[in-house]
Amino acid sequence: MVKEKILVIGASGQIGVELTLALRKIYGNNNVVASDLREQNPLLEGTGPYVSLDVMNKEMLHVQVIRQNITQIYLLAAILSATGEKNPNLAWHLNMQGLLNVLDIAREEKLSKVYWPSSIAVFGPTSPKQSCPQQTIIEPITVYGISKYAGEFWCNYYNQRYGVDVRSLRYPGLISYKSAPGGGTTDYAIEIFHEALENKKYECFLQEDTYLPMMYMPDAIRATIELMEAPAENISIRTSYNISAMSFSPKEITTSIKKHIPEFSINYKPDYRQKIANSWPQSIDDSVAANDWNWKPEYDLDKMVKDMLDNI
Ligand code: NAD
Ligand code: AKB
Repeated sequence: MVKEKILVIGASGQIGVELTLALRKIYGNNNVVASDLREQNPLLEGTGPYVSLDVMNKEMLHVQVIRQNITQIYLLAAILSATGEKNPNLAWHLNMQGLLNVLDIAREEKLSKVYWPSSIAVFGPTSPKQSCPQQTIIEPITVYGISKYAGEFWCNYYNQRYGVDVRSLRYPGLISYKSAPGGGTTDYAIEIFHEALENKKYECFLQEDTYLPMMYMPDAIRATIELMEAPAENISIRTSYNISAMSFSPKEITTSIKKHIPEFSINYKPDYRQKIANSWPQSIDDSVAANDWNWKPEYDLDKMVKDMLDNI
């Protein structure tokens, strides 16, 4: 059996920290190399190898892959929806070129697997709002969504043409307490907990009735690992799988938080992120993921809220 050695790119981000720690538990600390533009992350320090790496520097990336005998790459480095609208060229450049660099190296070095996340941001105003299906009209309006949709088709292309075993999930908004979020439209659903605990009030940048698909980080990490461990013959989607856990609005998460902090209050001051949120579906149909590799979420709104408040 080939001994797997994994490179996580973007390991210091919101997902990267938790995914790196989860992969280290499975594959052993020294078999999971964390890498990021950032020099180090205190949450990863002492848990295994960490290298400072720019995914845009293909030569350096290639050298690391060969030097460290890497067999799998998890590519998490990206610019998210809200930050992407402030610098569309940079977002397109990083999100596309970073992926192409990794796919090329995976092909050349015959890596066993690649993981790259897409997002519900691929969907646009013409996609169905409720139970948005795997295959549907997809017309994204953000540069982030455009880059994710193009990326999905590059993954499919490298799989069909070169046999690269690249797998992907369209994550909803991810909620977590370990590592800070990186500039998304769904970040309000994390900020709200910190403000509720510290100041008992929160000014929300989305309207009270803005429903969005969301997921708690433990579900997202488990989904990622389950997808990557599934037999290749079960993987029918080589663009990116819809996955889903819950859908709620700022008003609903406030009600749930108030069960624990009755004096908590919220007011609403929508900004440019409202338009992005309005363009996305409110809920997602993940039946293809359920059929192919038995995906099933564990956390609903109230269970997630309790766990967040217990752990922050
Ligand atoms: P994040 O912004 O928290 O982390 C990204 C990390 O990439 C950062 O640590 C950053 O320093 C690093 N990075 C940036 N440029 C780099 C470069 N040139 N080379 C190496 N590293 C670089 O993002 P995240 O929330 O952890 O998201 C990870 C992936 O998951 C992204 O592809 C994102 O689009 C996707 N995703 C995230 C969510 C979410 O809610 N967090 C939802 C859907 C999809
Ligand atoms: C964002 O809001 O940009 C991310 C995402 C849903 O991709 N959380």
